[in-house]
Amino acid sequence: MASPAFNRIMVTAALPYANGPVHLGHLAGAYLPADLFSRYQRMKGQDVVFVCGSDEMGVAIMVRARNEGIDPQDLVDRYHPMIEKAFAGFGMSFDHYGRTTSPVHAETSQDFFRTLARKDVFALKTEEQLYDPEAGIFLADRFVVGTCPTCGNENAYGDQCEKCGSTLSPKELINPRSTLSDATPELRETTHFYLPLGDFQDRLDQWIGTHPEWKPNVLGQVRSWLNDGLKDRAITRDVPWGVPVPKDVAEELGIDAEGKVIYVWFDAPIGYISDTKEWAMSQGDPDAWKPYWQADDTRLVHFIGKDNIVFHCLMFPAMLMAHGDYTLPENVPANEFLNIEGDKLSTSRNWAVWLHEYLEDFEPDLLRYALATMLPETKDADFNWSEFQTRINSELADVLGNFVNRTLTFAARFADGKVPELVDPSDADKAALEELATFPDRIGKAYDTYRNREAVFETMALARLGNKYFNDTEPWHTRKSDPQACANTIHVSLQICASLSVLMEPALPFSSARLRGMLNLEGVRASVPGGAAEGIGWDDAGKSLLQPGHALGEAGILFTKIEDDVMEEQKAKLGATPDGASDKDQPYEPVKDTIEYDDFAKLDFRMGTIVEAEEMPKSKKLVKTVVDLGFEKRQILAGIKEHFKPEELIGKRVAVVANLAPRKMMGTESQGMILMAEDREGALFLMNSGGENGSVIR
Ligand code: B3M
Ligand code: ZN
Repeated sequence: MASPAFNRIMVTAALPYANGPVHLGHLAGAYLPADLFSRYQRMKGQDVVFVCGSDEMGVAIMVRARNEGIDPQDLVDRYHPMIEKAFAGFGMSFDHYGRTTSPVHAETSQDFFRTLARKDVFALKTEEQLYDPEAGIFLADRFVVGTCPTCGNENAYGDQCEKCGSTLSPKELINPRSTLSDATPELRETTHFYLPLGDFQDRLDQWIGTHPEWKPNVLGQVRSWLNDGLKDRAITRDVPWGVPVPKDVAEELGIDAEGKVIYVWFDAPIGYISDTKEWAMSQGDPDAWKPYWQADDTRLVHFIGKDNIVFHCLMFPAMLMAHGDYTLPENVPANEFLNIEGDKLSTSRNWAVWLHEYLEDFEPDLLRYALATMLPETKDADFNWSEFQTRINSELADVLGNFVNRTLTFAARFADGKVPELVDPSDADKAALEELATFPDRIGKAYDTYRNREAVFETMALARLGNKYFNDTEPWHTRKSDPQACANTIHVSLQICASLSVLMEPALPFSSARLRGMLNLEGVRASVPGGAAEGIGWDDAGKSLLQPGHALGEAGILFTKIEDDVMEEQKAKLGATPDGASDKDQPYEPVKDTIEYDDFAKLDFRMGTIVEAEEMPKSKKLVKTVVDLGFEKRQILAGIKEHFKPEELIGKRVAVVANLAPRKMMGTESQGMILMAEDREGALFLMNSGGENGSVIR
């Protein structure tokens, strides 16, 4: 199929729910691919707008807030900034990052709803639904539990019994109760708006048929939905959190709009439009969003994870078709799921790599690159720290970093820190430059067709080419035997470095900037909004970018290798604390009342060494230790069995309260106390210091 000529690109990445921090699965599903694509297209000189934002509506957010006893607004106010910051830390190059609690979004989604209602697109259905009289809301299926009529399981959900597998409706449950308040639900009548997806079946089918180039995993899911036949979907809810159903629309139809909100999967994709409007307003041109959504020559691309396929490939397109003013997505390159260390990602088991935590320990580029090589593009994929380490050490450090470093070191030592002239190039020199010329296209085609793994592989292939060329031409020999050949090697290698600094930009934006600093290469087009739109771009990177005589900058180390123990620490974090993500949000323990110096002086703290340690029989918590305080040995019991193995305590230096009155625990005397730091997640750390045993701590 001949692809139409596009004049601008509208990129969206799924709006993450603002009910928790973002993790590696998010990055792998939608955000990294969207960012790679957007940065590449900007370098290519395309007109790109890339938006995202927090999804702050929906029943899930409401329930989470209710469980914490806070307002949904407070919940999203906690996570929205956290998510936004983590994305910024990873270099997500959004033109705008919004939120669906914004007034612009309320208006945009209500207008959209109104337009469809006035076009008579919706169906209305009145039904009896379970209502929680105590919580004052209608109950979605999952908020009703009761006894299964088939197997007698007392904790069957309103939509399914997980014990016998039967599909249920909430009304079939025996002794139903609300999970929100435990109250017995009542049946009440309510009217809802439905999007009759079946009416769009033919048009959707036909439109999908024009996109045989979509990823097979996406087409597979879409075809199976279409084969099953599309059904009406309720697009309103009776809950106290969401974008309100427009009052005027309800009135016109004689419906009570009180307490009715728009279903989150109706308003969330409209959030992309709201975000683009907010971007346009920030540009001082409030109408600037229109061509990006409404012109036929716009390439609209939605980046999502596979659980969102039906909404982006069928439901939202049906909404856009129904509206009439909008262009349809050109592609929806959904990724599959990412497992971690061979296990399914789970936030409740803390089997996740949290992005804000990663950023405390490593550079964003390392994960951008390593993850790009492992993306679940065609099937579920596995992320593991050993592979991360291999990618960093044997590719970024050994290949790319090494090539840049040896080139710049040679240039500094033997070419006076300048780009030498290329004179009478050898066949090897010419071949390297000819091959260099093919890379912008090779890498670019892969990015343009959402094959990011291939794109980063090709990028690394250029660094490999550089390394091989450098080895083959042996400048350390020619330096004496044929100085011009050595100069030629430096010249060609520097050109490859310069091209790399452009072609690496999508995957390794922070390192690319550092490399350009080392090369003193200016005038490269920006891959982020707000930077230079003109200048050296993607296609220029096939040519020699550095002029002979150009003075280079200071060489530095681009990537450092990662040691095994650093990876072990990361692995140990996985699954470490149940719900660890939210524990970090716990407040710090308040500081106790002020005491006088004399009170402090009464305490006698000493350094000691644990010389013996064994588990206390029959005790869940206690470890029996003997601590050498220099002047004497003490038997001290410590409640740390769940945190330390006795054998790993032996030999450890510790701080001890030496004048605590002896106490008996489980019949055994404890003659002091070992001091420990406890963090907010309840992890314990020994207090270690130098100084001989018996040293006074004050
Ligand atoms: N917030 C669901 C998700 O994070 C949803 C995506 C909305 S995209 C318009 O998977
Ligand atoms: Zn059952």
